[in-house]
Amino acid sequence: MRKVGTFIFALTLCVGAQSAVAQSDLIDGQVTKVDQSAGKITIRHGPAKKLGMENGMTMVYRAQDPAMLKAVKVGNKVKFDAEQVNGQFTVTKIEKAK
Ligand SMILES: [Cu+2]
Repeated sequence: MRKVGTFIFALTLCVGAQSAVAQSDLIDGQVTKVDQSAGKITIRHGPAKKLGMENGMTMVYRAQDPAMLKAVKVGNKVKFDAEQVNGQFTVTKIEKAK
C-alpha cells in the first residue's frame, strides 16, 4: 500500500479586518439658497474635514441630482454629504436635520 498524496485544502479565511470605516458623519448646515433650475444649492455649513474645510463657511454646491433639492427649502437646517466631482463640490446626500 502506498500513500499516494495528501491533498490539503487550504481554507482562506477572509477575516474582514475592514472595521466599519464607512463614515456616515454628515455635515451640518443650513440652506441659504436653492437654485433648482441650475441644480445648485447654497449651504452655510460647519467644518467639513473630509472636504478640506477646517472652518465653517457659506458656499455653493452642485446637486448630484437636482431632484434632491425639492426636499429642502431656504432656512432648513440640514445634514448633508458632499464630495468633489470633477473639481466641483457636489452634494451627494441631503436631509433635513431633526
Ligand atoms: Cu464649504
